[in-house]
Amino acid sequence: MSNAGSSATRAGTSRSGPPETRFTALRREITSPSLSFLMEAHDGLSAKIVEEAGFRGIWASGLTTSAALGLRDSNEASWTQVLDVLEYMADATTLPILVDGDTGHGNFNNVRRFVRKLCQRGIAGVCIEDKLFPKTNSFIGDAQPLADIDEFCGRIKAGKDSQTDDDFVLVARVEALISGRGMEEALHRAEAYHRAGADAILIHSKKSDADEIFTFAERWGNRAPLVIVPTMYYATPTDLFRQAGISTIIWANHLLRSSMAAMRETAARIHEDESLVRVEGSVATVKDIFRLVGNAELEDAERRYLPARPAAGAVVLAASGGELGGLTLDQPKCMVDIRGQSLLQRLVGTLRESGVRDVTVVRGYRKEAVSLQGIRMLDNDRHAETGEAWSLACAREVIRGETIVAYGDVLFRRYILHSLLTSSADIVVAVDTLGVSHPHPGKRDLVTADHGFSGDYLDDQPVHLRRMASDIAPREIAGEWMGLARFSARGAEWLQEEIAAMEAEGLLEHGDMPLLLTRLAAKHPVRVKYFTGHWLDVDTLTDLAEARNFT
Ligand code: SPV
Ligand code: MG
Repeated sequence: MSNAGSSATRAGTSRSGPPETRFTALRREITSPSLSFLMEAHDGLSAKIVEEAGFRGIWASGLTTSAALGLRDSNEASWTQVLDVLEYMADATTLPILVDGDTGHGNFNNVRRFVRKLCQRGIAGVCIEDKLFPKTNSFIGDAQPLADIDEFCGRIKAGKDSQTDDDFVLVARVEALISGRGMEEALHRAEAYHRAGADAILIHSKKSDADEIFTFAERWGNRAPLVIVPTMYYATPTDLFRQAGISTIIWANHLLRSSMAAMRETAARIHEDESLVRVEGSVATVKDIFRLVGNAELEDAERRYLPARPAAGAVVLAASGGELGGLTLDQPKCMVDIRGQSLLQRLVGTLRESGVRDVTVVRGYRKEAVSLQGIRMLDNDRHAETGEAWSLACAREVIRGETIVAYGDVLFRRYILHSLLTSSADIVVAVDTLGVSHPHPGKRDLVTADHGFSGDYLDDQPVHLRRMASDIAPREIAGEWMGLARFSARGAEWLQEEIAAMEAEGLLEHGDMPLLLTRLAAKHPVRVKYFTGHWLDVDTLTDLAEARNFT
């Protein structure tokens, strides 16, 4: 992974002075007189959770790393596969990691290579146990064979001679108590390993009480730091270990075990219910995943490194009066209130939420009543005798670059706009296919296209506008234009050209948007995007009532 090298030397826990490396941080934890704790992790995500909980070091357990890969704790994962997992863990956190190196993956020579690779990847320490390759988990069976003491000391020396950072920690794990060889053998081995250069001794026990650990600690007398794994004697109060002078406690497998319990329960519920309803409240949110893996940092980086895409602008056509009785006596339709916000305010809100900030409104009827902060206003003072094409032409100066054109009396869900904004077409119009079979008699923005809406999820062939008008034959109607179109920078140039052409032909004054779009479709591809509802326009009082329910 790209940043593994730098993570080797990046600060772990920073006190005052120069930043501390992870190697130094682990050495400090292991050698400090106070009791330290290492928490198990088995992948990048669990490593992050350990760090988030406040631990100062990670135990990369052999048992749980294997199990998370679906393997047994019997060296079934190769040492390079273990190294790959460690790299994800190191990249995911700043904490020092003590890796369970099992028996060292072979003889002294394998230990040498393993330790060199660990140092390269910023893994702060390794624990090797005095058993034979391939290893067996300590809690399986009795009287597992132990390594020859001198041979194991050779593995320790080889490891220490191969470390490339002075603070790399090698912990020698004594399995004599686990194998039933007794206290004297355990002490004898610990002494030999200490002399061979081990930085700490892990004394392991599988008894349900900690008596043999306390006896060992007393007789050991702090010759080197002692590390313990109280998986089986979990009920012993931690303070007793503190009093016994233990250096470090490893909580060896509890994140994997807790996640197994949670995953089982969730899987069983979903299987039984064929629904997510009962589990939704008890599982981590998707947002939490984004947070934990650092999506916010990626967004920052995108701002720093990606070329900024010029933001789209919008022209909102809001010059006409509307026929909403008393509601449109003193104000145009776009200013009618929909639950505390004007139609225009809602429309502009949707545009802004989608990153379209440069909004121009072409007003006309009762223009003094049209106001909205941060919006450019242009006027069509001939609104009473002109059509939409003329209103749009009033905004010619702002039609450059990517441009949205919208009627001022429409509301639509944000995904519809998003879909137009992400289209690769130069001109794309949003068309509603609902109500196609019985079009409203007053509708004028009816669409005929080269393909109707198939309703097939997998049908993604592009559809193109043929004509937009009020007089489309019923069987030809593919849908109704929602009053929302997007033009790419090139599409905006074509739009300017078409406005100029209509002007030259004397059609601009009375032309409407359907005519303009139909003319464009005759010269350029005008893409149709089908939707099924999720929008409305406000032509009548009934529409208005619906709009008030829409938000
Ligand atoms: C591990 O976590 O893989 C260990 C500790 O080696 S134990 O399972 O207790 O042996
Ligand atoms: Mg292990």
